[in-house]
Amino acid sequence: MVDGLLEERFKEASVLPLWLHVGPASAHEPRPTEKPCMWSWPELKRLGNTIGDEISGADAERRVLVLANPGFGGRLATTGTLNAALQVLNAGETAAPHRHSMAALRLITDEDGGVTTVDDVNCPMVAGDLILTPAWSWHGHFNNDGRRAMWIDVLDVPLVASWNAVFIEQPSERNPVPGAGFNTRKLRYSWADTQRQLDATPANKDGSREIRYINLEDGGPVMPTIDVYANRLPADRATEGVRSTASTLVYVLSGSGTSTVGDKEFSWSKNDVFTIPNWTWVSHVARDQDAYLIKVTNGAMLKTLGLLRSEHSGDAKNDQITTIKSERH
Ligand code: 1HN
Repeated sequence: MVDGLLEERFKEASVLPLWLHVGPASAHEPRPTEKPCMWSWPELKRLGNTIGDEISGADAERRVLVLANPGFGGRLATTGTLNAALQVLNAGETAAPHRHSMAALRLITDEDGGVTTVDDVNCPMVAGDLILTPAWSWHGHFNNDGRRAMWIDVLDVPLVASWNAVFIEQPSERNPVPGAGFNTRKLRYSWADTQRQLDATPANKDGSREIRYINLEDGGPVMPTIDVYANRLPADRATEGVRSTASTLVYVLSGSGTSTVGDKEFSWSKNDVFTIPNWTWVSHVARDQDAYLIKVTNGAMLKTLGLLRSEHSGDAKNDQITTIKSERH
């Protein structure tokens, strides 16, 4: 107990008695604060067509709808560190280049077409492709393909904003966009190549397959704050339950199925997006045919910080956590 006088002195001195404080720092394990949430493609596509018809290039520098998870009370956040967004670029349009301290990637839907330029390197947007725009690279978009293009952007906006490290710059005479050839790293991962490699990967014991998109220069994640995997799920066979301190955004590349995420069940099909909050059990099952999912996570960053842990349902002998596979080392 702390009597009123002491409480007053603590307050005046801007100190808190830890032994009376109940909060995340005294918890035995994380309690998920994020919420599982899904955005269905038919509705996103309808909204995309509406803004494509009604919002002009003059109204919006980028015609973007952020998938704002209601669990974050109006912030531009889909998970705790990432936001996903639908972007629409009409035939004949251009979105001028800019650069920012946030890293971004694009997942190209089958409403494909157009080109993303990254430091003036042209990256055609073909269905299933992954295109990177690493932090502080100049990026713009143009669409000469004669039809409206829609894709999903993923950025680390919530993370960078929480560190108050947001910088955005437009090109100027002092800082022109460098010519093509300036950026030599791999920026576009075509789905045809990825699928070939994924299909050739041996299956895990639950029948699922996974490959990681890597930065070819150092073998690490594609970007320090954003880590991406492609998964192939076998038809009608549930994946092993898993939970991790990483939070995940899932994009359904093809197929349909169901995922149990904590106490929610999502029925998904092509182009849907849903979230798996941190430290929340998840299992997926594809229906009728194999499905391909892209997972975007903050796992690599947590690993770097020594904070990545995961637990598999097969590990637990009872309700208590009996084994935790620590991925610190
Ligand atoms: C952004 O700069 C782009 O450059 C797309 O295409 C989506 C979402 C939030 C903040 C900045 C882009 C974005 C974004």
